[in-house]
Amino acid sequence: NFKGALFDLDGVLVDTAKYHYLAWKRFAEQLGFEFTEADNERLKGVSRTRSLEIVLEVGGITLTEEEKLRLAEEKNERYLQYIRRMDEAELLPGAKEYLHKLRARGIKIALGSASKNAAFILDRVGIARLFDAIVDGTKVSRAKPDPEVFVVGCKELGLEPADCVVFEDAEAGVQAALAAGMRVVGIGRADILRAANLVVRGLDELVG
Ligand code: G16
Ligand code: MG
Repeated sequence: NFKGALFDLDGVLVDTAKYHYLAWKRFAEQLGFEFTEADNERLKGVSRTRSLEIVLEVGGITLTEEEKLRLAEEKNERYLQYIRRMDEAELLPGAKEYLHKLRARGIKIALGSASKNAAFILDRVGIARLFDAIVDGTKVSRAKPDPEVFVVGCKELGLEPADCVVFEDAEAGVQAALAAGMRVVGIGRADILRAANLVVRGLDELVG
């Protein structure tokens, strides 16, 4: 009983968190501190600029705005080296099948991601054409839990929030969806995504 589906990218359709992690880890090494996988959890769903601030906070490092801009650019270059090599095999289980299932039911599909590289990634993994709208970090500036990305996505689909369901792996994303007045399916752990209307381990649970 929904007309539109809005998908987060990292953690829902693909696992780009591992590449963000590798890039930030190298970045931290160059500045002389260690950045762990546990630290990386704090970066999920967070914008590039905010991620940089968190990483610098972990290392106890203060930089000028100019230095920050340069380093964020460097980190992105390293991240791009990983995502340029992505292909369809990197789609998470059930992702492509579930998108096809929704389309077959006439449901409109949008992306709601914080990433400025989202369109490129969708293209690399071969699912760009399955989306009716792509709302990403190049279009919106307010980060989740602000509802902006989903509100814009829903508008681009020509639908009302009450007719949309959001698929999210991050707590901030779940909060953003609820604040937008949408229902939300949490992807991941039920103990973390308690606020979601339903939680599944992955989209493969919804195919079939
Ligand atoms: C993703 C990741 C974040 C990343 C952000 C921005 O968000 O989860 O860790 O910092 O994109 O990425 P970029 O540096 O490519 O602009 P999402 O919203 O897709 O889960
Ligand atoms: Mg995510």
